[in-house]
Order: sequence, then structure tokens, then C-alpha cells
Amino acid sequence: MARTPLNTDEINAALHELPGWSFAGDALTKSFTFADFQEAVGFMVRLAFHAEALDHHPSLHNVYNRVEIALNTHDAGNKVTEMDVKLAKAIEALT
Ligand code: H2B
Repeated sequence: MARTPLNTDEINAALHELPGWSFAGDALTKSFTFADFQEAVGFMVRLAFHAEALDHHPSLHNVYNRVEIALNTHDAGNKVTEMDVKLAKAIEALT
């Protein structure tokens, strides 16, 4: 159930509760900017603990103080599912 693809209405409803997040390339995406590289890496490490706890793993792209996140579910054919919304909310709680 949690790894069933969400429809467009469900994704838009989720985005209303996720400020700064977008739906792009079949993923929930957001770019975070930090003071420096160390802060950016610290964020990714803290995020990693939540991802492990949820058994759901983000795509992360880091350049210096920026971290770009894309969330979708491989087990659902790389579509957005409830698991991605859950992880996005956990990430928001970290910032
Ligand atoms: N992460 C993401 N993003 N998508 C998945 O489908 C997924 C995952 N599946 N983390 C999990 C692990 C699965 O491979 C394990 C077996 O539960």
C-alpha cells in the first residue's frame, strides 16, 4: 500500500504540506543550501539515519553547500508513493 504510486491529486495534496518541494521528473524534489560543505554533509548524514529507519532511500546530489534531493520509489517503478511523502516530511523536520 505504502509503495503504490500516488496519482496527481494525491501528489498535489502532499505538496501542499511540503513547502519548497516540487514534483519533477517523476520525483519529489527539493534543493537545500547550507553555510558550507560540512553543514551540507552533516545534513545528509542525519538524513541517512531517517532513511534507514524508514527503509527508504533518497537520491542525493551534493555540490559544496548545496544538496539536491529527489525522492521516488524503485519498487513502484520509480514513481512517487506514500513512502516518499513520509521521507520528505522527515527531511523537513530535520531543517
Ligand atoms: N528506497 C527507495 N527510494 N525506493 C525503494 O523502492 C526502496 C528503497 N526499496 N529502499 C527498499 C529499500 C527495498 O529495496 C528494501 C528491500 O525494502
